[in-house]
Amino acid sequence: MNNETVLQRATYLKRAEQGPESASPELRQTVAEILAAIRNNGQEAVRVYSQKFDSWNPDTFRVDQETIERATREIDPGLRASIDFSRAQVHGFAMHQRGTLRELEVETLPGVILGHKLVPVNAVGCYVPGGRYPLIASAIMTIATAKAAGVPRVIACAPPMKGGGIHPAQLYAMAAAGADEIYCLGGVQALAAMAYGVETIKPVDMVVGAGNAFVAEAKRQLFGHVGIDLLAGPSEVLVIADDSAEPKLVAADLLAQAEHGPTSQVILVTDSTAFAERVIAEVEQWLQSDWPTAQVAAQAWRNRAEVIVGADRESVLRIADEIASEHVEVQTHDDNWFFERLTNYGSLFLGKRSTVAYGDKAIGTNHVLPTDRAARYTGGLFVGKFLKTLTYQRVLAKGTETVAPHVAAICDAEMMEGHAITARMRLERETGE
Ligand code: HSO
Ligand code: ZN
Repeated sequence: MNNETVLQRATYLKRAEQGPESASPELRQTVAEILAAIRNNGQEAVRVYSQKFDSWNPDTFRVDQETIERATREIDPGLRASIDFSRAQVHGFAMHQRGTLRELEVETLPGVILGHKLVPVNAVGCYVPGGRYPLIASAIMTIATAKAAGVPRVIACAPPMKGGGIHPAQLYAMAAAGADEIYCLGGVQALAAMAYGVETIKPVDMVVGAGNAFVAEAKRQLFGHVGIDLLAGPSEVLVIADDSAEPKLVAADLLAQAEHGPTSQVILVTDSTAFAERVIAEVEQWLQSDWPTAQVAAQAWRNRAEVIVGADRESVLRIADEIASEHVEVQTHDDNWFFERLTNYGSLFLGKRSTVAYGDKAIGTNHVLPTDRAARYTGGLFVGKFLKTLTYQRVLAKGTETVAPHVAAICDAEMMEGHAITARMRLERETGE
């Protein structure tokens, strides 16, 4: 019985009315045009697009120290303390993860010394999205993590709010997280300016961070010219719950995810039909009464929500692994059973005390996570993504005697005669033959 069969055989109490979005050919074309214009015409093209999309064309896009200090004074001290808390948790956990990554040097054969070094990327550009919500924590997730990796130059872009300038709390978070240069620039033009470089921004080696469909497409097209973290699509949650969970708490977690936007994917998987019905009732009641972002959440609930009932917990496990959601919550009578067996998720929230918003904002794990089933092959952004594992080799006389004949034999068979010469010359120098 494969996973597909489990999903097909599951009972759907609710199905999504829409599938996932994919970038349209028009969107791809638009992004390609903007990238090409900025690559060819630099700063001038950046100005044109910033004016066109954000009505924003200041003398300089760079945010100066005075503006950062003003934002720091302007925001509520309580909020500032919370941003500092988040930064400390995210940076702290990243440093613990950094500690698990080791350099290596080993003598694999007598006289053959192999190793790897961990070298940070030299310059990283972080995109901090605005859009529907000014995402404060997103600044911390990318910038503080790159800094924890030891990236010497971390620059960051965020779009202007209506009326101009970066949202003050977002700006404070960018500075507190350790950005070396901050620019008020949005969307595709920001990604292009960082990746290609323009008169006033030196190019970076890697661009990271979430954004809308245009930002994701820009990263896809820029990949290769620069490195990227991952391609983040609309945010997703999958809650695994049984009848030991609290329906209202589960409903809240589903609706919180739905508030991201009309295309956010929201899934409940359970082995209890009665429990699923209670959760649906709670969601609907909330949407009709006082869920504060009901306008958006109701659209996501209609478009992209599914409620799936598996026959037993094995089926629930297989369904969840097949879907490979960005965030998976487990609220069951035996959360550890799932913890030990789940293999596909961006980040896992164990137990009813643990909710996605914690990871989104401040608990310390990263919220830049794989969407659209990418959790089948990658985890999310973490300190290791900013570190290159660079191998090296050193060879002593004894090593030459062991390795060179095998290398030469393979070269001969491949008819790469030049390569064979380089190996045999080494051997001659040791053996005098
Ligand atoms: N859920 C988003 C991150 C986020 N949510 C930030 C709220 N704030 C992607 O993991
Ligand atoms: Zn979220």
